[in-house]
Amino acid sequence: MVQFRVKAPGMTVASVSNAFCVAEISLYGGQVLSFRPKGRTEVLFLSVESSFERGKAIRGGIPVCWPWFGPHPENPALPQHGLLRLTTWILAEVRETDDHTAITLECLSTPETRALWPHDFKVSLAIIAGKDLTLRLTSTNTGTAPFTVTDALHTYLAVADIGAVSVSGLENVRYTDTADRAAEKTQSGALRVTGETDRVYHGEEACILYDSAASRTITVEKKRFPDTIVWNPWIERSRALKDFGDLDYKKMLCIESGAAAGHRIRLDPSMSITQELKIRIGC
Ligand code: TA6
Repeated sequence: MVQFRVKAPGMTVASVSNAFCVAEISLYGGQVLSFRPKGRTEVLFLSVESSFERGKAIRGGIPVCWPWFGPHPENPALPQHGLLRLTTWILAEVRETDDHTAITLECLSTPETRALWPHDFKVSLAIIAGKDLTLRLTSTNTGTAPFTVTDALHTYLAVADIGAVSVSGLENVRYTDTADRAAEKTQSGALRVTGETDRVYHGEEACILYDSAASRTITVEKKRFPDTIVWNPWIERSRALKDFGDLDYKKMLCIESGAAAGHRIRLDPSMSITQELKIRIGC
């Protein structure tokens, strides 16, 4: 079943309920806010301090960073993480099957987006919610000139206690340590978070988050996302974020699927790319 309600002025949210899960998706931002498999606890972190105001990003769930990840490479006045998480998407399709609910949202270039990023595009996001959660992000160049993008599905995973979390799958992978002067490093052993963590791992590997305080694993698999970005703001940055509780860093870890600066995607006119994220829960 899919129901629509207004969560805040100009903010429609789709609530999905089927035999396998419940989920919530905001048309503003094209953002999955919640995913809870039947009989399990919430998989995604959503800040209770998040604003639901147009022009501001929703803090949590799975923000869509497009057509750039991070700060704009030339113009710092442009929004961090691109335009689409600040845009209301169009509902293109709702399809319910025996084992999932699929909702497809679309975002097309407009005079407003062209004023900030001078290209024509169509981006669609297929969200398939069942016992797993799959997102398929399709980017199409609908214009007459090539363009390049960086992007990410900026997934906020909910954890019971960050101090009892480890992430496998990144062993021996090279990463750029954004929190340490962008130094180039190599992951040794499983990743554990003991301070501000902001790393771009250069690889397609799947990751498994072990949330031992909740006795569960969350597996993040991806296709055509050449980077994995891991972020926890820790104490000082949590205090500095207005839409994030001072202690929220204990309850979340971002494992983001992206194509960051080192892996820009070029799309010639009429070209498309489909990138995929799958989140699976284990015990
Ligand atoms: O997770 C990567 C990152 O770029 C971090 O550096 C941090 O800025 C985070 O995204 C959140 O960004 P936001 O613009 O949503 O506050």
